[in-house]
Parts: sequence; structure tokens; C-alpha cells
Amino acid sequence: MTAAISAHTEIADGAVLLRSWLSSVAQREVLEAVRRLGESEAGFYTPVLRSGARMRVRMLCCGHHWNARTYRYESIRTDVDGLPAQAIPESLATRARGAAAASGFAINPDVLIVNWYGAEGRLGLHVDKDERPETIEAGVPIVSISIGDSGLFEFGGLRRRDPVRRFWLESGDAFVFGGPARLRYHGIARIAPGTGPAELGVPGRYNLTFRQY
Ligand code: MD3
Ligand code: FE
Repeated sequence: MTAAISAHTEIADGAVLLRSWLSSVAQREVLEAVRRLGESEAGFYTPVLRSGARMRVRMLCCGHHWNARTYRYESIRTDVDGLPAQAIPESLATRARGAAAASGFAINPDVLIVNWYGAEGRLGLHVDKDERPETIEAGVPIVSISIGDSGLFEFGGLRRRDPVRRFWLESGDAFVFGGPARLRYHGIARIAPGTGPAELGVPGRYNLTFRQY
């Protein structure tokens, strides 16, 4: 497995952006694995929050399912259809371990959340804090891989009112958030439709987040 020419930027303490981490061939392999997951019975769904609001992304969880009503991880999709979460494809877990290692972190992913954004997709500013307190306190990272259209990433601080930086996440980028960056606010403000690599033929944007519960 070879990475494309990739620049390694520490955006904040513990937040490492690996630009163009995935070659075009690797992006296609990731996309194919995501397509297979999406074609299985426990495929993409629109999460509905406990407020009743529908999220602006479609989601598919592997390893453990993230319940949008309880904000807890579970083995079956009780808020969707009762189906068991699919296993994380080993080819994808391997990529997450590689990106973490390149950033000076280690992860043994047991959760993969795939978000799919259409032209109107967005994800409001939030903190990922539903994983075990022990892994969060240990600074175990979350690894993100972006495929398809660019997404405008918002990166804040530890408090909601802290200033937010914005930059585009592009197809093939990997981003590792560990240590002191693990509990920062972040979100996706909007998608730039039609900006993904034409040869991939991806509709919209896929983001994969690998987590250790
Ligand atoms: C910064 N996803 O699934 S990935 C999410 O592009 C999520 O779909 C966004 O936020 C997406 O929870 C952003 C980048 C990301 C993931 C986890 C983080 C950034 C993070 C955890 C802590 C700090
Ligand atoms: Fe998040």
C-alpha cells in the first residue's frame, strides 16, 4: 500500500492533517469498500435525533452502532431497524492504523462511522464524547478519511464559544485527532458539490471516522 505525495501538517496540538494521504487508486479501494457496506442489508440510514430532527447526513456504523437518540454505542441498530452493525472491513482498519502511526498515535479501531453528505449535507459544531472515558482520557485518536466532494471543516476549541478555523477537507485527505485535540469542537459547514475527482464518480462526500470505543 503506497500513499500519494502527502504533506503532514499539525493544525493544533494533537490534530494532524495528512493532505492527499490516499492515492487515487487507494481512494477507489476505500470507495469500493464503502459501496459494499452500503449495499448490505444494514446499509445507510438518516439518523433521527432525540429532538426529532433528522440529521443532514446519511450514516452507516460498523463494529458498534451509534444510537442517535441515546448517544450510546450498541451492537444492534435499535433506533433504525434492529439489525446488527456490520464488521469493520479489515482493509479499512489497516488504513486507519497507518494514518494514526504517521501522526505519532496508535489506534485499534472498533467503530467505523461513515457519513455521506449530499449537496445540502452539513454537520453542526459538536464534540465526540460518546466513546469510553478511558480511551478519551488516554488521548486515543479519531482518524478521519475524506472521499469525494470537498467539505468545509470547522475546527474550534474546547469550548463552544472558542474561535473556529475553517478549511476545506478534500478527497484523499486523512485527519488524525488525538491527545489534547480529541475533545475540540468541530463540524462540516457545507459541501462544495461537484469538486470530487471526476474519475472516482462519487456522488457527494463520504467521511469515514475510525474510533476506539
Ligand atoms: C476533531 N465527522 O463523524 S471528520 C463525526 O467530516 C464528524 O464527517 C466530520 O465530526 C465529517 O463525528 C468531521 C473530522 C473529525 C472527526 C472527529 C474529531 C474531527 C474531529 C474529534 C475531535 C476533534
Ligand atoms: Fe465529530
